[in-house]
Amino acid sequence: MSATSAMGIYNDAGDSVITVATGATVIGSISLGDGSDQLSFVGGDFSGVTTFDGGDDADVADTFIDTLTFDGSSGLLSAADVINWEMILIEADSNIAFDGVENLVTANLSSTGEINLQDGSTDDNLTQIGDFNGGGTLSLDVVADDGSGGADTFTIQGDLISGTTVLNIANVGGAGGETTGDGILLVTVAGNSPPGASASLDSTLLIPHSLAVT
Ligand SMILES: [Ca+2]
Ligand SMILES: [Ca+2]
Ligand SMILES: [Ca+2]
Repeated sequence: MSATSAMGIYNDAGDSVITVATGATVIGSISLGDGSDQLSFVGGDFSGVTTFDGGDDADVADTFIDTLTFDGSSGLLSAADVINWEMILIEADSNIAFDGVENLVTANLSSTGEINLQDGSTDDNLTQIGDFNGGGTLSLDVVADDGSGGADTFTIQGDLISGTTVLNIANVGGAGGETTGDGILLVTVAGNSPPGASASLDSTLLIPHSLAVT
């Protein structure tokens, strides 16, 4: 299904599979109700979507697994408008930026694309309630100094499943400096981090002890 609508997308208690392809634009709210719903933006435009509601809740116990996929679609999201998904997939060729400074995503998240918090300010915090599967790029603003200048942060409340996520760092006015302790905290994993799951710096910018994955 290719959707172009000025009234959003609605689905009943059944399972839906919706693909928004290149050239299609969704405007308004999306509400998919009960069932296991799959909504994929494959080149489609989601800039006019006001609410992405996968339906029911974000608990897998009811066996409803709602999946929101961005594949070749890029844009700005406010996490508060993205609700009731059990899984969010950010595929390669998708750059997803987050609006505002505090974003809380409640879903398991898998990204082989780009999660982008770069806007020239180091006040952005993205927190994810769920497990994270890496492989893509995480773009952050950092003041590369002794650690006092601040940095955008990404916090994973669940487990880091697998994959190497490349950290793309933009230095926001830092003049360098020697950090102490854990350095500049960028990524926190509250759950488990198995061997093979990691983050690495993709930059010639050197921040001593900078990469703290805890
Ligand atoms: Ca449904
Ligand atoms: Ca759901
Ligand atoms: Ca930022």
